[in-house]
Amino acid sequence: MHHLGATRSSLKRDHLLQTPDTFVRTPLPGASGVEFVVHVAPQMGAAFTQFTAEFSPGGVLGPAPAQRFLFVLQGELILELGAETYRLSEDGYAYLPQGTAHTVRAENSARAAIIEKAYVHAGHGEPPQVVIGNERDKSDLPLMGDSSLRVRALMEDGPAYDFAVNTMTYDPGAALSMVEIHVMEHGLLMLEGGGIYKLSDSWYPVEAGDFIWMAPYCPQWFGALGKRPAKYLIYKDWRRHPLGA
Ligand code: UGY
Ligand code: MN
Repeated sequence: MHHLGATRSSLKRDHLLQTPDTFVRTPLPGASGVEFVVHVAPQMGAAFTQFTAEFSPGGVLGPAPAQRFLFVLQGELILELGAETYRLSEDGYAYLPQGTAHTVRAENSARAAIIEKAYVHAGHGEPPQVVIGNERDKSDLPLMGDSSLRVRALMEDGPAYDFAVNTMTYDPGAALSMVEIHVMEHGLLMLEGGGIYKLSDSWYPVEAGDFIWMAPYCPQWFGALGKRPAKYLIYKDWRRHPLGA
């Protein structure tokens, strides 16, 4: 089925909507038994990369060239870190600071969202630490007091950390209370449900499985539609001076 070239995917100067019908798989160095959909990368003008890693049974990731955050979308991943072994089940996640020796493998089929970013130092503070958790164990923070729109922060928040990853869950009909325009960029993966995303001057219907990149200052707004909550995983650069200091 060729759909005569039609797709919801759209690339503009300050955003990308990438829907699963346009995903192209590639291998990456050092990995075996894993296919990657690279959603966004410096080639696009982003200061990070985000991909979906699709593991076959026995698949292994390669080393991380930068900080690495991984979030299990489906199945189970085994993270080996020094003498410790962690089994990350669905909604489990791990943050590995730059230079942390580790291996990630899957015994059975699994999928993960992976974000990598070169670390930006800030002054002489403490270095970032490994973070391991499960999204289901994190508490809900209503966004600006709106309990129909709940945020769960997955990363530690402190001067050592130069990015944040959150989930945001919108009850049906809930929406951002404002069009945001900010210096931070976003990588966003729709996890559940759907709605309308406004990006710059365009409005897009979006659903689970879609990826969105928002460049710095891309005007953005989302409203959830349908009978069940919409949920997304969202990355943003955080706590660093725009001049890189
Ligand atoms: O954290 C954020 O900037 C978030 N509220 N943005 C978004 O959902 N597009
Ligand atoms: Mn935002």
